[in-house]
Amino acid sequence: MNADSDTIVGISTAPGAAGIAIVRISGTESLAIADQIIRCNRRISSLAGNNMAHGFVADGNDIDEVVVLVFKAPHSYTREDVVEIQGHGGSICARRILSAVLRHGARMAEPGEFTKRAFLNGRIDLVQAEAVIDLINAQSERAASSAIEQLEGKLSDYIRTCYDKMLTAAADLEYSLDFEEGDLGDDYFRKIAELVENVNVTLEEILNTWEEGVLLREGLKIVISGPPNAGKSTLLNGLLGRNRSIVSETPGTTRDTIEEQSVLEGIPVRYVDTAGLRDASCTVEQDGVRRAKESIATAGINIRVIDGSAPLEASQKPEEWPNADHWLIVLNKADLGLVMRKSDFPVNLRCVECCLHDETGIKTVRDALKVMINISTGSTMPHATISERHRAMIQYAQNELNECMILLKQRGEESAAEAAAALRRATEKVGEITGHFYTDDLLTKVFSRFCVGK
Ligand SMILES: Nc1nc2c(ncn2[C@@H]2O[C@H](COP(=O)(O)OP(=O)(O)OP(=O)(O)O)[C@@H](O)[C@H]2O)c(=O)[nH]1
Ligand SMILES: [Mg+2]
Repeated sequence: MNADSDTIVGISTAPGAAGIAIVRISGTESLAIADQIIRCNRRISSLAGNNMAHGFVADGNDIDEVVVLVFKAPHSYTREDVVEIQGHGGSICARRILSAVLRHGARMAEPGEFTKRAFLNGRIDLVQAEAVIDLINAQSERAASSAIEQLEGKLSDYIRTCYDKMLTAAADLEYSLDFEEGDLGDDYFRKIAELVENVNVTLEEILNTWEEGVLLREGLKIVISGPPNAGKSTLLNGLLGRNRSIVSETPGTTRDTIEEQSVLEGIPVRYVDTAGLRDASCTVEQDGVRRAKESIATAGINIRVIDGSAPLEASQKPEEWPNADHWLIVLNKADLGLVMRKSDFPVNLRCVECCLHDETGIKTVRDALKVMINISTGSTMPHATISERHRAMIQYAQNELNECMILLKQRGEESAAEAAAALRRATEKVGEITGHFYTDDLLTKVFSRFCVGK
């Protein structure tokens, strides 16, 4: 039997104590298997689609009291016959139901296989399938909203519109190949070039959503660093709204990196408090400083907290600021009177003066961070955020489209065959984004991110 049409089963709910657990079966034998293991006052297979029944799963002895949901092809998640058995949560019942289903001929589903079938059976495209896992993994409401819009097909629509325009341009170009040179005129090719350019502009807009996509999927790492005793841990606690990190007047209190998750402007963020940067003599502290530097190097946003009420020692003078856009200087302890001011720093560096002991100071920092986040998520395309996979394909397609445009603009019909080949390569790449073209390797890569049962 074809591996993509046999009957599969998986536990769709997370393990552990819970009210219910769901075992999902999909494939041609789903209803027959349900008939064999479910004791109920009617046969499960006799139910109309989108119906439910109450009964007991029994395989020899009773295993669990369950509710059974029936979906008949093609009106189901996978477009196949699907049976969902809702039993009691916990670690035992679902496993026993799963074993019973396996004993009656189903095979264990691979990660993401239900969604893969939804894709292979044409219910959703690959971009929508990817949205399913993004939705499951979403760590903030904004990430979830973006994923649901992708699942509803908003990003797919943008890509498909580009794809259709490329097909039109490609058809026009291929058509021209049957004519003698000079028959169609330069205008004919200019129009095709315009269409290709139009697609390229849309692809560029889609590409600009990548940064926001990365932030929504992977979150943003915000590292708090600076000299000892500057108020770094005070800031971490203020941003989190709870006392996570030890604060004391002894310099060198924080020795290790301390990480905490939160959400800011709808973006999942990870704040990292670090050991004070100084030439430490003790090896433990040296290790802490090394870790702090590693965190700084991998941060999305770096906050440098400085005690502005005292002059900086020469060894603590700020180093060069590569990537100035990603830095926020916090001149703390304004309540004690600042001897260092914003004007002591390069003008291109974002800098706030505040007292982190009060809520207004924390709000000043939080507001500055929000501005930085909104600058990096300021794409013009609504309802779309692309992933790394999409970005690689769009960039490839754009290179081909650029070549196509140059050929058409410079040499017109003389180069129509070469331009058509470039356009074909670009079209195929864009088709790969939605899964119009796919390889087994591509599907394995996409669906390996899923859990079993989805
Ligand atoms: N006056 C004043 N004191 C502050 C302010 N913010 C923090 N402090 C104090 O500064 C001291 C050091 O604060 P921490 O938050 O522990 O500083 P840190 O940068 O984490 O220090 P290390 O972990 O030792 O590197 C504590 O006594 C805080 O109460 C402020 O705005 N004004
Ligand atoms: Mg500290």
